[in-house]
Amino acid sequence: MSRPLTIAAAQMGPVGRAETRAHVVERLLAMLRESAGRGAELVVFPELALTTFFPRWDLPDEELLTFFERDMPSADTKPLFDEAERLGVGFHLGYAELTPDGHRYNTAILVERDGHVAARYRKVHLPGHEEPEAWRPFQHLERKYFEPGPDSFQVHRAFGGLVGLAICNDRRWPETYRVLGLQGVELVCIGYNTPIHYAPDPAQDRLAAFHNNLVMAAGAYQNATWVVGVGKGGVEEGVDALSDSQIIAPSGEVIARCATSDDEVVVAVCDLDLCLAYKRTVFDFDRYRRPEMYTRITSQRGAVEPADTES
Ligand code: CDV
Repeated sequence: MSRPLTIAAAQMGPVGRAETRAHVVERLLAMLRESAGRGAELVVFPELALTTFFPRWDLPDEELLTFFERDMPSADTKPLFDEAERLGVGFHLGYAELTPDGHRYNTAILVERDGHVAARYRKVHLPGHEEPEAWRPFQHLERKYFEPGPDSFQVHRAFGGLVGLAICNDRRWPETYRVLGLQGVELVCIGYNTPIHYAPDPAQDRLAAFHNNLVMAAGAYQNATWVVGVGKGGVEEGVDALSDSQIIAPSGEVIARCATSDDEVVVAVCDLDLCLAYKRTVFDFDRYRRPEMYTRITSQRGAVEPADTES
């Protein structure tokens, strides 16, 4: 049996601070059309795809709120929804969400081929810091600007399979994939904005691409799922961001990878039934996992003192 789903990873180059939503949507439309022309049924766009990565600045609330969406679709994003429906293509889109009751989330939606919103996810793991820190060359104020999403990681029936969403820093945490894996996930869509310079420990800079693949490939393999990770790369407002968008099979192998740091589409046929090859063998959770052992260890946390590193 096979359940092929043709997926496009639609990476973006930089988005300028002054770039209008309408212009960004034009860029997304171009990639949507190219993806459809290459047979894609689902197009995955990055985290905060509609704007520049504004958490790099400490902004007054008035300006900050210009980067948030109050409606989805809005007048500016409706053409994307309309064209996707016309082409019979679904998409994944990240954006900053301001809810009617005033909550601010880093959000992603999954839109089905008929135009209905099949899933909405709000980022759980918010990286960075709560207050501006003058010593940094640029800020990472996600913890000031967003609330953590309240809804955890849920799997949704969409695109003929079981789909989960995660956003950027979520991809570094094994719990993200495991919570989805325990619900039988077959495809995880992840958008990211990853500055290559990591100010708290610049020694990690040279490893940005290695770590990006390491966490997503491990998440895919250990949970027998496809993972599509799509970034916003290039030098955006002076900050070099990781591109290296990729489509990863349940084997952990990368089967499609972007080669530039600009707007770029890569397409792959992803057989969702390939997940079963792993879910029924080495990662047959019901047969091989030992949850009772994990609980025991967690409840004993703190029983072992950390090693004395002074001596
Ligand atoms: N947007 C992100 O979540 N970025 C983080 C950076 C700050 C490390 C990431 O995990 O890529």
